Formats: sequence, C-alpha cells, structure tokens
Amino acid sequence: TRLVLATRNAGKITELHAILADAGLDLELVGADAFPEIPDVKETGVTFAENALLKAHALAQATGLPAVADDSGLCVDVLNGAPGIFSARWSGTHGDDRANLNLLLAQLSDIADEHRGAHFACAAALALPDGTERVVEGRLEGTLRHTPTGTNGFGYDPILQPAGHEVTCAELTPQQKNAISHRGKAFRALVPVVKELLG
Ligand code: ITT
Repeated sequence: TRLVLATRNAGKITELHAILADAGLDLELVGADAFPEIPDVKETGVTFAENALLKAHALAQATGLPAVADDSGLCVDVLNGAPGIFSARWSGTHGDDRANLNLLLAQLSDIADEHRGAHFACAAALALPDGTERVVEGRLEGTLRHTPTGTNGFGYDPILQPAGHEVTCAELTPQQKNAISHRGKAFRALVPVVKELLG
C-alpha cells in the first residue's frame, strides 16, 4: 500500500521517514512533493488536530490514497500557548524558522528562567479516501533558552531544552530527538491505527 505524507516541511519529512521506518510499517511512503499540482490546503482550524485532519483529508481526497499529516508547534506557558498553531508563521513569513525563533526570543527577553516553560505539540492525522479519519497527539515538555544552541533538527529546536536534559533539541541526535519528541510520540501512537485500517 502507498501512504502519502501530507507535508512539505523538510524537517518533518526527515523525522517522519525515520519514525515510520522504525515502526516497521510495510508501506511505501510517498511525499506530497510527488503531487505538485495539488495546492496546499488553508490551515483554518483552531487546534493542531483540526489542521492535521484538514491536511490529511485534502491529500487523501486529491490523490485517492491514504494520507498522514502533521500539525505541530511550540506552546509557550507565559504566552498562554502561543505561537501554537501559528508557529510556522509567527514572524509573518511562513516557514522562516530563523525569523520566527528570533522574534520569539525577543518577546521573551525579560522572562526569567523559572517562567520559561514551554512544550512542543504534534497532532498526527490519518485520512482515507473514503473519509475515515483518526488523529492522535504527542507532547514534549521543556524550557526555553535565552540563546539558540545546536544545529540539528529545525524550527525552534535550538531554544527548547527538554525536561530532564541539559542540551537543546538541536544538540540531540535525530535518534535521541525522535525517541522523546512530540512527533515521535504522536506518530508511534498512530502506527497501530494505520496497521488496523490499512492492514
Ligand atoms: P506542513 O503544513 O507542510 O506540514 P508547516 O511547516 O507549515 O508544514 P506547521 O503548520 O505544522 O507545518 O508548523 C510547524 C512549525 O512548528 C514549524 O515550522 C516549526 O517552526 C515548529 N515545529 C514543529 N515541530 C517542531 C520540532 O520538532 N522542532 C522545532 N520546531 C518545530
């Protein structure tokens, strides 16, 4: 069976290939880039789960293949959960990871260490062409650094220090990050659902 990965975010694609390969799924993963004619869906949902389902349904409908999607972001305690679903466009330019991170750091410059709690959240959705849908979520709790450290990963990884660790997500190896990450947790929870529905 072919399964479409409904994302164009290169950082996510790398991680999803590793996470799903480790799960031993007997599926051929097809990137959304294989369907350049399909326009990106508007992310009009107000939750990670709603947006993940929107993306998965759009690709499943347009391709006639089962599709999985990821909607994710960084939720900062002192900002009442922002940037949240707006994480990819926090600075105004969609997908400018460096600008997004720098704006957030500037907004938090006066916030002391004990108030810098945050978490990554990920909703992993599966949609079938017949409209069947499932969605599960995962989180990674941590604290935000004052300066970026590390070059692995993507997005806000250089400033999120996972609870119980002394380094940022961008200093973890890909394997170490996937083992504890919001995305790893969400997609590992989705695997039995994929197996059940796609055999
Ligand atoms: P697709 O919709 O094509 O999947 P996107 O980048 O628009 O790609 P989102 O709307 O879900 O995806 O935005 C996710 C943003 O949240 C991403 O741009 C990062 O800034 C941040 N993010 C999500 N997961 C992250 C992770 O594991 N490490 C660091 N930042 C992450």
